[in-house]
Amino acid sequence: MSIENVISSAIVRTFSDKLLNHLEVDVAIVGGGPSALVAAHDLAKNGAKVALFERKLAPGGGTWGGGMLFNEVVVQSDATGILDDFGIRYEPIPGADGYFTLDSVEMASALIYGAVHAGAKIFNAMSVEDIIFKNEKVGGLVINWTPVERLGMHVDPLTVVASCVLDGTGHPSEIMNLAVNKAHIELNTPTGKILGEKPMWVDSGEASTVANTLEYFPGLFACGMSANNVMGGYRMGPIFGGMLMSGRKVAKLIQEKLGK
Ligand code: 48F
Repeated sequence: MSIENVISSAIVRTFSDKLLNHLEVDVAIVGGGPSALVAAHDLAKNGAKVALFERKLAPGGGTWGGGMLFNEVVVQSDATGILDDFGIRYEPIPGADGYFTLDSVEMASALIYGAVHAGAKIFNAMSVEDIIFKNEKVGGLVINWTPVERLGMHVDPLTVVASCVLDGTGHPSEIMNLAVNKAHIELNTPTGKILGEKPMWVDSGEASTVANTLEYFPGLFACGMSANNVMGGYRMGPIFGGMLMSGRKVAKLIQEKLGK
């Protein structure tokens, strides 16, 4: 076989095996932001079969750009244990006890590496365009290539069956929106609908991100900014402790659900 064909056939074969092996999973995660990456890491490390679908070429979500493209972020002491788990370094902020800065590129890359090394499979450049909803149950995801979505090509999607679905899509809560508007699911919120994110209030947003990380319908969970948008929490900008702790919390909730 020519080297050209060795390369091409190896890539096609290994990618096909990877996708085939993840067409049925314990947990299908939508979005590869910081909260979802921590969840993917924790779940996979505890033995769950996890597939994460990220629309962009690079997972990491809002991590890379730091604050207004200054590529540093802030994390508070409650979440430094999670940074330690991923080998992410941080520096104390002089005069602000319990707050640290860290390099956002180091954080994004370490979270991705950690999730993959724990055993989660990441499928990048794939967008989740719908959910499977059968017999009043959320049964998985409907996926397509992002370029197909972006170019508006009329191409039918494929599906991934999952015991649990996690919406980690950040501010737009894309999966929860599909659940409410297409499946007419009543969410576990005061109105049954999405309450909508409120403006900036850093400490309230940090606390509510974790509190709002919940199972919103049997088998359907939200973490990070998606959870905050669903439950009407405040935004918080480039402080990431709440995101990391939200990922850890949702992994525990899903593990309990799966009985793992
Ligand atoms: O928004 P995002 O970073 O998720 P997060 O974990 O973190 C929020 C923070 O980055 C920041 C913040 C912190 O203070 O406020 O905003 O809540 O990442 C969400 C990821 O989901 C992807 C999107 O490209 C991004 O990388 N995504 C969104 N919708 C889809 C999707 C979809 N339908 N299919 C696949 N990926």
